[in-house]
Amino acid sequence: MQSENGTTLETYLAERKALIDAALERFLPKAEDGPEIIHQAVRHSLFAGGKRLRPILCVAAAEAVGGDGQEFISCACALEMIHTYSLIHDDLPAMDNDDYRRGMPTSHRVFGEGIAILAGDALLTEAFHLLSCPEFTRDDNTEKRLQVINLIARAAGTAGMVGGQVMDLQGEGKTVALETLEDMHRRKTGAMLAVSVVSGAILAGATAAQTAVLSRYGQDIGLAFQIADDILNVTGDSALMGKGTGSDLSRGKTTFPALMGLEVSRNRLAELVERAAAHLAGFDHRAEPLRQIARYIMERNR
Ligand code: GRG
Repeated sequence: MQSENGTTLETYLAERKALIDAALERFLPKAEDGPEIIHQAVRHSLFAGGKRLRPILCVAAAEAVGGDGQEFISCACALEMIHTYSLIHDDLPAMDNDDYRRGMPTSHRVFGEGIAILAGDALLTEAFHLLSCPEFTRDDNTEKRLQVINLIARAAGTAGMVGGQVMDLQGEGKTVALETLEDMHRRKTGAMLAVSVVSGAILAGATAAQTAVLSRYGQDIGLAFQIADDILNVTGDSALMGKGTGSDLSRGKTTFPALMGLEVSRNRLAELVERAAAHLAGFDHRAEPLRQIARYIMERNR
């Protein structure tokens, strides 16, 4: 995979990930800051080797509309913090009861359930602290930043991720219709992926028309991501993914492969990825990373 300026997607992802990791390190309280255990727990999950897809999407969208992605790195980091909170809580005994995440023992296995709940709470709260911090905000950006905070809060809440997680819990042990399954995933996973794209674009000064198109791109890759995740849960290599596979079936969860079969799921995934890339037709070479990320979602193995 090679973009027009010769940068491979792999290099692009590695460079952006390094910038995001360095910024997270700067923004987070140190492990030795008191009370130490909560900061150790936050860092355990945040630095356990995630792909940083949401912050990279935020930076790539800012670049696609002509901005300097690095200028909005605090927003990108806040998105990763919210995502990591959701994974910690999703792994809890009261939810999916998972032992491994990102190749490491889950937070509650290392720190106990109480601290794991609080580590999730801390990440969610710190994310909004970071988003609203005046020292990380350019003065002329306050209005846009408020709009972005509003959209991120909505995507993380009951209209988005939390609502999707509730539908997921309620659907366990039942066969869910395709329409409901898509709605659940658009909320649970898609809303945060879409808002990652939209927030970077808005902060970098996208027009309303550009924001609308990028939002459609984000929604399509969001659903594509989930179909890919369901397929990986059936066919994936647990060593590469850093977590168990086959768990959807054992928990009685309805998945795309269970409803449509593997081949139809793969075709639907390919259609969504093509459509996502087609939304970007009006953008120039600066949107190349976004085009390639759509394809990466289909081809990823972890
Ligand atoms: C607990 C409120 C609450 C919500 C949880 C996102 C979520 C909602 C649960 C995650 C469960 C899950 C495994 C969903 C499948 C798709 C997904 C979000 C996978 C993990 O995201 P990646 O692959 O992970 O981007 P990394 O570790 O690379 O950041």
